[in-house]
Amino acid sequence: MARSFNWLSTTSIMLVALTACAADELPLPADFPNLPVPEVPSPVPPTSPAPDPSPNADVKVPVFISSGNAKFDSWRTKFAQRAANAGHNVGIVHSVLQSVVPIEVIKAQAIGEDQAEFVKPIWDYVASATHPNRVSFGKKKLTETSGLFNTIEARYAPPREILTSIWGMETSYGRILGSSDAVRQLATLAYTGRRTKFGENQLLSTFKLIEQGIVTRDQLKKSSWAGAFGQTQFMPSTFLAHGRDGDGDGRKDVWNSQADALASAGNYLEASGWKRGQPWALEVSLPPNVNYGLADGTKRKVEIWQALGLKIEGGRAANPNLKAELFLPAGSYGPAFLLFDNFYVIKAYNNADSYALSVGLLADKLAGRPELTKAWPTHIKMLSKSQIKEMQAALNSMGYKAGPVDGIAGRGTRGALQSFQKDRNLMADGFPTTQMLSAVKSAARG
Ligand SMILES: [Ca+2]
Repeated sequence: MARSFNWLSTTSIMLVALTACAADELPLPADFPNLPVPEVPSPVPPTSPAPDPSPNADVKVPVFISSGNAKFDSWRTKFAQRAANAGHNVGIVHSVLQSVVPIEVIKAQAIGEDQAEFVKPIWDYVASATHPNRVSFGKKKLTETSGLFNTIEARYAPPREILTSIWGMETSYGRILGSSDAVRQLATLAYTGRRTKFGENQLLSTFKLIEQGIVTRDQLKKSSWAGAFGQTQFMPSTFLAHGRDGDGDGRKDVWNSQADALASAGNYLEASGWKRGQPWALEVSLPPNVNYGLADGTKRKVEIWQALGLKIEGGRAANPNLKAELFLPAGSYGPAFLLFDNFYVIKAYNNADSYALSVGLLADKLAGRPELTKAWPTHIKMLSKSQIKEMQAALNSMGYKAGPVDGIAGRGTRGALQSFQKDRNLMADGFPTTQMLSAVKSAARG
């Protein structure tokens, strides 16, 4: 497969947490100390004399009270020194990191370790995303903010229903901003070695955001458990690069200003390549005896898909020269879509197909477009994670590249299954069912 991202990436777990509301926060360790947080951005003097490990004698060294976690303390001292050497304000580096106590349990790991858990089907994501309450509240917000959206659409390429959908998906239209400390989340990612570079780079961006007076340390404590913040949920580096002042008051406040949050989201999606006036996806019906193997990530012009017998549903139309991928999120059992470039732009927000599909379908409902013509196969029982692992191992043992045996049926696994199906003249929809698990295991045993 050309792409190796997971069907349910780590970031889609963030989606789960967000859609499950703020109750789904990471637990605090029982011994979470109530350390004072120094004022920002006033410099904070070292709390005790310490040797200067800096190779640059001109740079002051932030010195910290122990968090009680020696490994974390060691990482923090070295990272703070590097940040200081790189020119960051020592007082700010100190004040940002001083009161941080790392998280003991990373939720994503806890989820991944539950092998009995069944893979959440795509239709559950979509049903949650497009819940009638979210649709009706979104339509209300669209009406309330129509003037703002006129301004935003004049300036940025994405349409209002897409921005509103992301706003609804990320924070329930600004109502659930989270109560996690972004710094704590990012520092935990960094010190454990799980995603050190990512966590450190995001922390360096938080230093810049505070140095430039764009955010405060306290605002960062109103973040999601994954470290994203504001009504449209930006990671620090994304906000640093793409944040905008939508209401013209001279500040970029994505916590309190709808205009700032939505203009920033519009700017970010435009920078990620949003093509004005083009669809994100269109539902298509498939001809009898269609070759499901065409849904393998290959992009073809709309007119070629139409010549192959696909019919665009819902009274919609597309430029025949636009290129699209045929996407079967529920294999041969559910609706089929042509995905256009804008679909992948939504994934800049969250690199999970389930997320982008949910955002797009919610946006379609907000825009009042027709319902899908083909129902989701809600009667199908999904494989468990351990069963997906069995399938992945069996496919790998036969030379089909299913990728890591991780229990996640991403595009790699689906592509490998599809190749297996093609080689055996089976219906090649790449959808992992219990029948396909039996077929793959049987073949692997020879
Ligand atoms: Ca503003």
